[in-house]
Amino acid sequence: MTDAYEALTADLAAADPEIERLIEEEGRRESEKIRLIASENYVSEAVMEATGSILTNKYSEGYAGRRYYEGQQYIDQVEELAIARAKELFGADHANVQPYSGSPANLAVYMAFLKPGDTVMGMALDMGGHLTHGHTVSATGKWFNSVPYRVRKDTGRVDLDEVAELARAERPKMMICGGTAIPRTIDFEGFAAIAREVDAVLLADIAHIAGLVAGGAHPTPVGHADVVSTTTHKTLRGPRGAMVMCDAAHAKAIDKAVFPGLQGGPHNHTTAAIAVALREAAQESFSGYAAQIVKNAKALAEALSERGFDLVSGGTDNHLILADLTRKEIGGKPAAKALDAAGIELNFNAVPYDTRKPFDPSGLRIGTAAVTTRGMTEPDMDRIAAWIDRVIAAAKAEKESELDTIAAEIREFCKSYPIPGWHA
Ligand code: DSN
Repeated sequence: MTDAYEALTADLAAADPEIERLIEEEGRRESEKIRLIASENYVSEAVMEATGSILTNKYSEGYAGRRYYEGQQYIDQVEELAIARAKELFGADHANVQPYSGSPANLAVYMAFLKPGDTVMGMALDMGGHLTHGHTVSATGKWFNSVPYRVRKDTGRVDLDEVAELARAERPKMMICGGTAIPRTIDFEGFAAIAREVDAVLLADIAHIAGLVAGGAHPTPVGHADVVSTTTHKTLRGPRGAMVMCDAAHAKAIDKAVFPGLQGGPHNHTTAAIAVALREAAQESFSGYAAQIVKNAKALAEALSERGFDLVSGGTDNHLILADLTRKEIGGKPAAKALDAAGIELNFNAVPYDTRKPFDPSGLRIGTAAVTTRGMTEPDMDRIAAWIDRVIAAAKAEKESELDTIAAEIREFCKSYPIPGWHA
């Protein structure tokens, strides 16, 4: 155990050994597994230190210079730094760094521009969208009139002609592009042209790809979408939080919607950690990281295809792969559970036009942001694909001992790729 790690956890170990033990176990789990959940990552020690800082003690309703509590001499500076860095990194006129996470960030955008009952057009959840893009179980589907668009069955990709046709027929007040299971480049310019034609606000939800956008590995929505929302903890590699960015014309509406519209005091420790992550993402090395995420995803996609895995849209342009296991004759859920037992963590996921149920769908969602942070490269992706293939075969043959064998191999493999903030 390193001195730094011991120093960080000594008080916790003394005060609450149960929680300390669980954190210790989670650290071990994160270090011993190949983590391929497309929305997860490993943050730096600097981000962790800011997240665990004394800033958690402070209430700061309002915005810098206009707070409802005294004592904001330093908090204002923290938030202003985070805002300035977000604006600089993404080239946005305005940034609000207070949303607690992605769903509240998106709800703030609804609140800023829509009234209950207005029509919103986002990608259907089972096509790769997000709950807050108008899904029926979400407040956004219950309180707004949702007209979801789909991907094409034959290509697995969005067809902007179809989107335009639906938009002309439905005249949404807001359109949303982006989502949680989109393996291909999003045409922000194309979406913006449709939104302009039907006089809709365009929200680009870049939660998954924010790090790729920041690192130049995916085109930016800034300059095309009216509003951009993102979480900060996926490819962007910051703490769990979110931001909304927009042009100057929409700034007031967004700020009012976040506070006092939806939220109370911002989580200042998170704001500080977002600022740290944004500084990290502005370093030249981050562009290399973003490019490597995509290289790894392409290498993994190719290695899986070679082993007979069907990939939605045939491959990937970003950090994410969506595998359809129908031809492998195993459901996504039993496959994900077997993979987890064998040391490969990912999630089961619906594929477009899935014939199975959402809680037992046909697909696996796979992402390369976390393994890339650990320093893994293309040859490692081939090994990972081989392990995935062996696990699926073992799961089908109900060979549990093979899963144990693979888990041991993976534990050994992971030792060469230490994770930040964790002792060896
Ligand atoms: N839970 C996130 C994801 O996994 O993509 C979306 O909110």
